[in-house]
Amino acid sequence: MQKKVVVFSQIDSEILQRLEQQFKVVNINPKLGDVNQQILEHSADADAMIGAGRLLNSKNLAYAKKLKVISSVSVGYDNYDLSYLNQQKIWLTHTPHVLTETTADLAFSLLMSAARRIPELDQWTKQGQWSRTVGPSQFGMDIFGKTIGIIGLGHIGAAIARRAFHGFNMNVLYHNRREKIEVAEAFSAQFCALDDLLKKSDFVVVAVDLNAASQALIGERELALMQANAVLVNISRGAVVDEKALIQALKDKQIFAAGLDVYEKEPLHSSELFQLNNVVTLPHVGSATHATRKRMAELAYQNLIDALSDKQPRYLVNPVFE
Ligand code: 8YV
Repeated sequence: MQKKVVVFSQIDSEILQRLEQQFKVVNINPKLGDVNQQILEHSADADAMIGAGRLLNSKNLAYAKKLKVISSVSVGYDNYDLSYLNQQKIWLTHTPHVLTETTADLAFSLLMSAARRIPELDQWTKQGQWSRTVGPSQFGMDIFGKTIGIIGLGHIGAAIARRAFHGFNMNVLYHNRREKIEVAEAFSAQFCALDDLLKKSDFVVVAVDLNAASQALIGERELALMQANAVLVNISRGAVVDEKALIQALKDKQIFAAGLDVYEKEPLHSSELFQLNNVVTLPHVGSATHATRKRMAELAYQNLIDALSDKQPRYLVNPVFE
């Protein structure tokens, strides 16, 4: 019998076509009503699921008794209830590495946009407010030669450090669960306690995975340790930063600015952040380039095919069910 694949978010059209040629494919479509209800119904007889950006857990997978694999088109897998998947013996796969450089590019774009106030000044110029040479009220912060503190020196964190060190002659500090001696050596990066990093950095970039230890890692106390001219960039997950505390710090000008790609709740339709001009807000686009999303989709497809052919997928999150 033909296997069934549930596609739970928009994916690359060529990959979708390839799936449709081999499997019975059902697309979850928010226009057709409640997404969790659709997932609950369609996963009941599904062999595989592929997509990103949806919370999958014991509630919406309650009937998924045949499900062999969930292939996530993402590197992060905080959207999935791993202990439930382990209990149900459902494989979870992800797409690391192929998005590292693109996401590091975006971290730097946010850092530069927030420091040099690019979106705000773009609006200002387009509104015809440029009547004479700009003054201090349009000035930003230097980047070249400054200190960057990277929280989480994984693949993406290291790619950010490389840009900072080689491209911008920055002094690199990092905080990580454990010291990363070799990576750090390549960029003369200095291992720091979190508080130290926050106090010493002109730019703080959050690049850590979301897990129990990193949840609300940056809150009111941590923001208060940052310098008044510092910029905070978050490209990891919204829940790593206490958004309410950040909004207050930005309102009070306790820090200079923030650049955000991720939020506690996504998609974000309305927020006090939208009223502030010292924050640059992007709609979770860390990996969103044509080429990178294609590579991620290819990898996710391969993971799914391997799993359905009873082969252990290359990028399996849970090789041993605990
Ligand atoms: C995802 C991401 O593609 O890979 C990740 O973990 O955050 C993004 O690159 C995005 O979450 C898809 O919605």
